[in-house]
Amino acid sequence: MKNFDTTLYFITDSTGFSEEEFLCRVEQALKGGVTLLQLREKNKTTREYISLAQKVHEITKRYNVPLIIDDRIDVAMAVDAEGVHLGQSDMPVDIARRILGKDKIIGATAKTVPQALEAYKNGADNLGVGAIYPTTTKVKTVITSVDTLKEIINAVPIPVNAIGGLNKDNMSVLKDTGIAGVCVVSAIMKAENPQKAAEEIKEKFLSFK
Ligand code: TZP
Ligand code: MG
Repeated sequence: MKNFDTTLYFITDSTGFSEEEFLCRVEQALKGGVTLLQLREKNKTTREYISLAQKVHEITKRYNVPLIIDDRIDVAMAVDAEGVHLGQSDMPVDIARRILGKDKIIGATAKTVPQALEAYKNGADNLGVGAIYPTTTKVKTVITSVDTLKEIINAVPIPVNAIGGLNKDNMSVLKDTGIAGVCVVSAIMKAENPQKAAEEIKEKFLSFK
């Protein structure tokens, strides 16, 4: 049964952390109320990605939070993750849906209304839209305006999440957009206290959602 809540969608980045420190931060974030967790690794071998995903999945299961794997259907299948997130250069959503079946969560990146409609029609369950603000997290991205974000939200019936440079102090730009949730990497990953950061971001988001 597909059951997920994108309110506080935490995307990880293990860069610069020991595995122990990384897993500790992941757990702290979950304690702070993360509702969906995406493991996002760009520089690991397949074997390393699977190994880390297995460890992260052990933790997310204890908190009843679905684990989403960035980019890689094979890694998601290898660890029986709850879903995948696919960018515009990754496997097309309809093919991923055919491979993964109807019960897995498939998210897609969309920066325009046509991309959003295509992903929805091909079976995406949720969309990530951004970058709303410039980001220092390693990513090839361009800014998506809040107007485009609103157009996308109005164009599709699935949950849309905003991403890119968001933190508790600049999120109110999402007010009155109809956004389902907020995606953050560094605001939690690099926080002095990831649990507190997650709690504060969630509280702020829910205060205006
Ligand atoms: N896609 C668009 S912006 C981004 C991704 C993966 C990174 C967001 O990271 P941060 O640290 O929350 O700005
Ligand atoms: Mg990707």
